[in-house]
Amino acid sequence: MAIETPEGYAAFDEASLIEHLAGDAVLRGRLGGAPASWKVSEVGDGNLNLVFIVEGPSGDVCVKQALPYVRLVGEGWPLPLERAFFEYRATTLHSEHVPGRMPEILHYDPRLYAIVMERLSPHVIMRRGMIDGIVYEKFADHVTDYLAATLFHTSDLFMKAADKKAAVATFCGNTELCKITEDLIFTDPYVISSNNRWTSPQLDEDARAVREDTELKRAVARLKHQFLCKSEALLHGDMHTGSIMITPDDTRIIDPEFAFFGPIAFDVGKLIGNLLLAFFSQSGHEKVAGERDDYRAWILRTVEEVWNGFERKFVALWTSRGEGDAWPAAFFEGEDGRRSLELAQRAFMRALFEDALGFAGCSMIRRTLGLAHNIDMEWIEDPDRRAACERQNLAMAKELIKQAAGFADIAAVTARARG
Ligand code: SR1
Ligand code: MG
Repeated sequence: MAIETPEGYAAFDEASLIEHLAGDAVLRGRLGGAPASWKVSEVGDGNLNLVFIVEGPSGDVCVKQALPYVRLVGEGWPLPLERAFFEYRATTLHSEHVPGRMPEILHYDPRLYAIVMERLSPHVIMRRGMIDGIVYEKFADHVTDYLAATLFHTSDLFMKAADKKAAVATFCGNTELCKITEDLIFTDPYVISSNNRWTSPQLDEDARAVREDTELKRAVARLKHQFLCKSEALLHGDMHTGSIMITPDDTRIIDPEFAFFGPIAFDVGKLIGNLLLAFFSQSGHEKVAGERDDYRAWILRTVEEVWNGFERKFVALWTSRGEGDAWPAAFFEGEDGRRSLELAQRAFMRALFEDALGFAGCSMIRRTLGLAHNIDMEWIEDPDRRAACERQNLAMAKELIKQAAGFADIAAVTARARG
């Protein structure tokens, strides 16, 4: 049975998309020329939506439209169109705090659940660049600007309680997208589920060991609880290397359709987990053993810079702009107060670090044993080679989740990855 959609909604085809864009004077002017001359290509390779690039004689745009189902699976898995609204709102709010790190939104259509935004070019999806072995020296600085600014300014460290509660209420409706995360990241890989898949038979025993690891499941359940109840800041919600478009000089964060108020450590941890997974995939992309040693070193340096940069920038914002209702300024006046605040910040960041490692581990496991995998591993053709990389990834992930408290700092994490 076809999925019912609200009146006025229809998935774009080439003709209806051109008609839609031509109806907006600003977009028409940006593209230029006669609409009939515009070139439309559907380029969506994500799991959920339609994505079009439209090129005219004067310029181009990118159009992202929600489908009423999960594209990866088909109509058997319906999904609310409203995720387009949450992406639009999150992009707008986050961009206020960190201008220029997300695509510029040119138009949002609430009936068609479509976002028209600037086309990012010559940017590529970071995950693809990393498979090709491209170094992005500015990435860590750019992404930590984004993480620190968005997570700080949408938290109670900066916001007044009433404003924060109103913002939480807006994003509370994104339940179905949160449920995807709750199931695919925090539940399915640890039970028998028809959603799961892995490199089989090579990883059959590894998958069974994960399902039977009670200590691991207890730690994952604690993290899932945090994800469910800790409305700490407005998260991107799907902060991985597939949600980043990049060149050596520019970094843009895209696709915040999973946005909601959740634990700060989730965004930071998910990114670190995806970088570590990319690290473990590198030997699978080598034609000659060792040829990617320098690249591996860059990835681990980036992991360190992501954590250290985020921590430094987040704490600096807290110290200079801690105007929210949490941690009342009156408690932290004078020299004693300053020292007291430093102690509080150290404890807060240590807890955040350990949770981030746990969330990193969960992301690494779900991409190996759950429904949606990463091309970092998927594009390693030889299944034995792929399984060897995935097994290393799983081993580290389990340690990050179960023994987060044992890692003294991020250098200890990268040392463990190096082996
Ligand atoms: C069914 S959606 C699968 C995954 O794609 C997105 O990138 C999210 O990570 C989600 O969990
Ligand atoms: Mg996405």
